[in-house]
Amino acid sequence: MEIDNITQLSISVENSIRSVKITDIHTHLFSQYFGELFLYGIDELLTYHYLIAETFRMSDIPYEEFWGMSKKQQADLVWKTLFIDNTPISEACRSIITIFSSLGLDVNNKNLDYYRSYFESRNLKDYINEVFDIVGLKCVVMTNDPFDSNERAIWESGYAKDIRFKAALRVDVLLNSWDTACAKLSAWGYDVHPDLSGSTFNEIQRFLIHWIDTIEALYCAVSLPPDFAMGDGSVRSKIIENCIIPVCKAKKLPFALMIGVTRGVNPQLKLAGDSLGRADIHAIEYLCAKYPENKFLITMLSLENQHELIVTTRKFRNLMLFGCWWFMNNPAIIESLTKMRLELLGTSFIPQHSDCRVFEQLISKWTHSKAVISKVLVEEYSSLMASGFTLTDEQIARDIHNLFGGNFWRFVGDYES
Ligand code: FIX
Ligand code: ZN
Repeated sequence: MEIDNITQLSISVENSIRSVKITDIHTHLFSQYFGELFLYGIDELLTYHYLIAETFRMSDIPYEEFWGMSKKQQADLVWKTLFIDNTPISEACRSIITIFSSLGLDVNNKNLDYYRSYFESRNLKDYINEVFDIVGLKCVVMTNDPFDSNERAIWESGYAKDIRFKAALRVDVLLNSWDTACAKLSAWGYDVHPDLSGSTFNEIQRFLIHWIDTIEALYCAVSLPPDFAMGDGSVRSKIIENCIIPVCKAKKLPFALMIGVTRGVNPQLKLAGDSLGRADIHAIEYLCAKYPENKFLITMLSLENQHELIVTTRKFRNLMLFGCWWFMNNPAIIESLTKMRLELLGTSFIPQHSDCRVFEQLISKWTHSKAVISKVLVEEYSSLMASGFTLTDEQIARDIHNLFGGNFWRFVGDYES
């Protein structure tokens, strides 16, 4: 139906965003069949590393004392520090309130046990279905690391599949800690050598193919530091060019590059201690130009990289920009990035992924992102209408379908989804 005015436009965008089925292309979630790796409930939510970092800023507790506490005690401290003694105004804190509200809980109850008993009372299967419905999720992509012994054991001991949880092969250990990877590969029977000599590249390829097939990976992925470079003679760049690139090409899988993380800037914070830095975009140009038959998914962590990344994306059809990663995932930044991306790329990108670690974060991360993306779309469409262009509900639904999943499935080569 044709849209006549701004009110109709807002309603049309909101309706499409409410009904679209989302593919969440990067998360750290696991299905319930991964046992303890499936994280959910209030204590996991409150001990999310984003909230731990904020707690240490507002509490004087010594680091060692905090890490010596049980998860429940840590959650109690986070709750008291961020939600009782201070106002939960940060994005990570507000997310908890959004989750309570979406699940129909009283967001003003200060007693943590009230929330604990709610989560404990839920039947897991029904609960998972309900959260998928609230968010409008089609599926999520996990982060699957074959070097992680807990996860590896589950894949190897026969595993029940929930088709809503897709796999992605994460190769951080291989590319960022070659000494560790080499020792493990060797112990698993691969003929690899620390100096990359002999059959090392062939054996790494064999390892990659085995795991791509085992987990049915949709793509391979790595997170990289700000000084990531190609053609610099580093072990990492050699493994990328001699193993990852040929395997991804043969298996027709994208290689996802997540660039700009500096791990352990404050080791006392453990997982919460990672930070960021500006990276050099030339490594991406190098890969996309040299390997036009390979596909690359890309996201970057530093705000300073975002404009040049959009421009680089314009230049290469084998490059797909995705998400507002981690420190970019808050409303003010999502708004400006989405606007810039729409103006420079049209709808040919993937505006968001959730990066969830705890199941219910799907609710908050997507609720907040949908609201911002909806606002930006209305603004951009209304500029088009102001020039006399006629828009229809069908066009808007098509665009929103592409942004929230269609572009990803087309890029990975699955036209049916
Ligand atoms: O490397 C990654 O995939 C990052 O997203 C995570 O390691 C990070 O800890 C995170 O949870 C960000 O949201
Ligand atoms: Zn992540």
